[in-house]
Amino acid sequence: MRINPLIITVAGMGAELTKKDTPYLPVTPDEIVAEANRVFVLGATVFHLHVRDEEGVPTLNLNRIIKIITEIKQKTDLIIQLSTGGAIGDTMEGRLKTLDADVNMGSLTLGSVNFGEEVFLNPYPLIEDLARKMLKKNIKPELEIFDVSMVETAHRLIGKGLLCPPLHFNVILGGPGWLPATVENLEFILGKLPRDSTWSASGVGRAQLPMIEYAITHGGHVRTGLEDNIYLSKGVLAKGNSDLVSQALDLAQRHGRRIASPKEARKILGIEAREKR
Ligand code: KMH
Ligand code: ZN
Repeated sequence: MRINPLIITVAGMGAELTKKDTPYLPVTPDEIVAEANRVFVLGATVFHLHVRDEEGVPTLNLNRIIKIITEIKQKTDLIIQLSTGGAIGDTMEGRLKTLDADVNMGSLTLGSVNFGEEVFLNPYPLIEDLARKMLKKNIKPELEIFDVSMVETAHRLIGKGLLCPPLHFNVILGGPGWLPATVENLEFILGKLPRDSTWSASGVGRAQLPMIEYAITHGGHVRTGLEDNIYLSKGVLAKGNSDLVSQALDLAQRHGRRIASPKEARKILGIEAREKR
């Protein structure tokens, strides 16, 4: 059996963390672009992007988004996956507007979920609006699954013609108030995905490593990065996203999984085909 090459997605900064959580978090536009370049050189092929201003504050300002995307594209061949989740409290209109930027991929969370003390709000009408805009603009959605019920929303969107298979999912488990990051839960979700889907797994905090190891050994792809986990090992902060990417690379090598080139990653995700349409 030919084993498919591994796509490494880096969620490098998120919108909720600050330098107080870890001094190694890239927060300014220059830091984010430099970090994108570092992980690209190591072998990451997808960059899950949240944009921040010069002070490191998350922003949905379209000009800032376009500027940072342009700079990352100039330096790397990364597939830029723009977050449509934004930060807790961002407006629905603002999140929808981010898709006016020129990107090939965007995250699309398929339901609301408790997020520690907060709620990450994704009402169904917003999900439809985001899916419709992605379809119209030929932006490949990464379908974010925090809980099993979110897969049912994917089936509902397929039924309405708002998602075009083959789909790509990221199952992220283990956050506060989410489905716990167990193999049993991950396999239960994977069993419900449409048959020809591609998927990656990710876990929050100490769940990151076991979730990505499962994906590496079961034909999935991985999402790693400081957005989900700031530690390299117990009590040891990762000194940047490169440490976490290197950890994923080590695991891949140990399990005999080759890393996808940017061209292969585009092919696996169907992004080349979309560009040509
Ligand atoms: N910042 C979280 C509330 C995404 O990027 O698509 C949402 C989030 C998900 O990070
Ligand atoms: Zn995110």
